[in-house]
Amino acid sequence: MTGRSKRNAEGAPVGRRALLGMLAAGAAGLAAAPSLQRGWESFLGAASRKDPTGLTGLLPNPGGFRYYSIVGSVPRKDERTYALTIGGLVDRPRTYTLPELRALPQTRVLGDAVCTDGWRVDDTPFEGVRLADLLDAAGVREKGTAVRFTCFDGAYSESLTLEQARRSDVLVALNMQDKPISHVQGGPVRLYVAPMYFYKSAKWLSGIEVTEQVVPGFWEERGYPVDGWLDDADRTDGTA
Ligand SMILES: Nc1nc2c(c(=O)[nH]1)N[C@H]1C(S)=C(S)[C@@H](COP(=O)(O)O)O[C@H]1N2
Ligand SMILES: [Mo]
Repeated sequence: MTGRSKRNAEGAPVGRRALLGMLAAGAAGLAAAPSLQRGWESFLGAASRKDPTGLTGLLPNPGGFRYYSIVGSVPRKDERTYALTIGGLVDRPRTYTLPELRALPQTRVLGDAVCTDGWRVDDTPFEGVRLADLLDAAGVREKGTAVRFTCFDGAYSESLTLEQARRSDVLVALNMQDKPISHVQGGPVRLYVAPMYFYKSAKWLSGIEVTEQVVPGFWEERGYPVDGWLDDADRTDGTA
């Protein structure tokens, strides 16, 4: 544990047993967990249990993707009702509608969707607005060093450092596989963080907040790394 005290203070890595126990308890908060740093393989066996809604195996499995949601039902948002708010440590907080997001320059990123549960869908095209563009438009204040993402499912959250958030392969995605992102896949707008594990790609994105420090997201509070790099990606941080 030495050398990891900072991570442990913010979001202790949890052993598999503790993780499963937490999930069995219905995703209740985890007060004290054994701080064992383990490899990803410790999570692989949790595949069927990582979805407390139990819907993963029941829903259609579009093109190899599996459905994940930490809540049982998620409201639907469309052209009329969807809104994305950018705030926190910025000079120009604002809210974007879906047509407004569509009107901004769109970037296409071809990447892999890799879940820590052991499934992956390679070469998936995502399209949308670069997060960097939205951050630039908002004007990040000097004190801002990280970004927190919230979702209209009312429960999931994610985080990135500002440096990660500014990468050109990090999108506020509107399209996936050349179609508008479906509700099941986190539409109408989800985050896509190409160089990291798919848990970083928050579905049903509704809030982007620039913060003074990294605020660990839902899974990160339960032991997942904030830096969810896919293999090799960490060596290209900031350059892709
Ligand atoms: N809002 C929200 N976003 C989420 C999740 C979630 O449960 N809720 N699960 C994450 C995980 S662990 C994965 S693997 C992917 C799954 O995306 P999919 O349901 O489109 O396959 O979404 C990520 N984003
Ligand atoms: Mo995942």
